[in-house]
Amino acid sequence: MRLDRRLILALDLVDPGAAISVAKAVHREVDAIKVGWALFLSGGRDVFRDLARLGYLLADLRTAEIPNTTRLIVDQVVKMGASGIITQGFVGEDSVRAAVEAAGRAEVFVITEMSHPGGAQFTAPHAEEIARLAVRAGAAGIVAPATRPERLKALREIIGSRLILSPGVGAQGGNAREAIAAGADAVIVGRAIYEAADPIAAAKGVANELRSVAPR
Ligand code: NUP
Repeated sequence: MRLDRRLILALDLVDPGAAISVAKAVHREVDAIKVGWALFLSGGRDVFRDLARLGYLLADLRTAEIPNTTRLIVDQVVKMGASGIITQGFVGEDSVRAAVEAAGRAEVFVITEMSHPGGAQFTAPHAEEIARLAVRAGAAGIVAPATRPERLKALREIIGSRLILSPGVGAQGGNAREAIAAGADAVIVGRAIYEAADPIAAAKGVANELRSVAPR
């Protein structure tokens, strides 16, 4: 993933027409567009294929599955044009390895610790182990919480030069600058951009905010 702006749009709109029009307006202001289950269930493969034509499509179609089912799902996701895939780490090394193998040239990002308050309950106590697992399995990077920037520092020490993508900015209370300063390579931002009166201005605003933060 090429990170010029250090910003990924989470496009969680469920109206496929609205999703495509926000994506067309904003895609030049972000490094990737992340899509998930809600939009897939409303718009199906066609909307994902259309979005993949705009640039780097990061598919967040996480399942917590056994290796064989993971492989079958990741195959389908790659066929829709995803350049990157997010997968759960707590399912264990065999399932994460299956995702990396099935992804082929697509990059795999492993969720270590989730950004919502419940993420502190079960994922946080195991995040370091999951980060080590992600490295062993050959993942391109991890997903870790902008809502707990101090955790990004700890996880960075484990993953070395692999990427940290960090959700939880804006609607979940995290701050983009703090997340990048703590070691994230990019922030993932959804509602603060697509629910803004002017999504282009909102995306530019976050990217501008990050411009003065030194890259790691
Ligand atoms: O730990 C995670 N937290 C999180 O918010 C892992 C995720 N993949 N996400 C996703 O990031 C979430 O599903 C949503 O698509 C996006 C954050 O959106 P928002 O809170 O900025 O609207």
